[in-house]
Amino acid sequence: MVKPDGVQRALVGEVISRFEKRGLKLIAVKIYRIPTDIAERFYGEHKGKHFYDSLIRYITSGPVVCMVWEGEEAVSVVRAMMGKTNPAEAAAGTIRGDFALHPGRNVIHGSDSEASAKREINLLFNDYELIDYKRIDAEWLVE
Ligand code: IDP
Ligand code: MG
Repeated sequence: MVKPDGVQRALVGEVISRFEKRGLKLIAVKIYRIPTDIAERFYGEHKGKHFYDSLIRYITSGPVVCMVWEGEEAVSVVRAMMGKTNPAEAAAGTIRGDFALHPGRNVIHGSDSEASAKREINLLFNDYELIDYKRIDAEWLVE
């Protein structure tokens, strides 16, 4: 998910382009203004932490772009391409390492496991919004 700062800073195309070129397949995408109740469920694991209230304000402060990317080891591949939560510590070449400075404005969210991906996709998408198709370059991406 490109967070509100990423949308306002016109980084949506850059983020999509990186995942696309890596070989991941985009199977769902939408711009969405997350309602507070969905944001609270989305970030439920962080309730009670010192940054929770500001995190909910941040993620509901403007539209986000939600995406579902499919591919080999998609969760760990995307997490590696995102970089560390604190962009000041994120490696150059990662999205956070190239485009962000502060954890409260770190441009992108990515699921941290298959189980959380399923949960988050269910919160943000209807089943009919996930599109099954084959990329024309599929056989050039996977042996
Ligand atoms: P992740 O996004 O890399 O999975 P999490 O630990 O799940 O990181 O935290 C969720 C989000 O909460 C982060 O992406 C960041 O926006 C925010 N966050 C986490 N830790 C801090 C902090 O120490 N200060 C401010 N915001 C934070
Ligand atoms: Mg997380």
